Amino acid sequence: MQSKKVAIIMGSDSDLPIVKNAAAQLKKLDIPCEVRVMSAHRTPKEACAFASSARSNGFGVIIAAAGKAAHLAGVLAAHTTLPVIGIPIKSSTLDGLDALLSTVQMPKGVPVATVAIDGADNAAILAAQMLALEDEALAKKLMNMRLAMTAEVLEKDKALQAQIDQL
Ligand code: RP5
Repeated sequence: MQSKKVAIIMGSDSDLPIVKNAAAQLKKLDIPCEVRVMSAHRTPKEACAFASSARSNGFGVIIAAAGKAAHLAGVLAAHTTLPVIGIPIKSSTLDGLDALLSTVQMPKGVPVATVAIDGADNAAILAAQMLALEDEALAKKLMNMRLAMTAEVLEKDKALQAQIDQL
């Protein structure tokens, strides 16, 4: 079964160095995605129109990345009942704390699932886990990814023990 698409929306092209990691993760999992620049403040009409038609356009999850007074994820969430994942971007003198609070502190009724500051990889993995609720093949890929990560950490632990033994 073909996965639904993931939309990755960023507030500015200056967010791309972080946000491209989300696109790369989705690509690894063969999940189709559309990556766009849209701003809650600079292109509010386009952002609202995109979110309003996202479900009928075949999207299953929206990832929204923005920095500073980061209203993008919340505004998109206000215009769709698709799950919205927010990535607060560290793009200001406040080190991303401003974006974190703007993204995570949503009022009751309009949730945004917020990942860590600059947490693009986890945003993509969480989006994949949402799609995997109805996609067994994708769930298997995610499990394999998790097993590979575990094996990598066990290897690192083994290497560390060898180094400690040499002390
Ligand atoms: C936010 O303002 C963007 O998401 C970006 O993180 C920040 C700065 O944008 P630019 O001034 O670099 O376009 O809306």
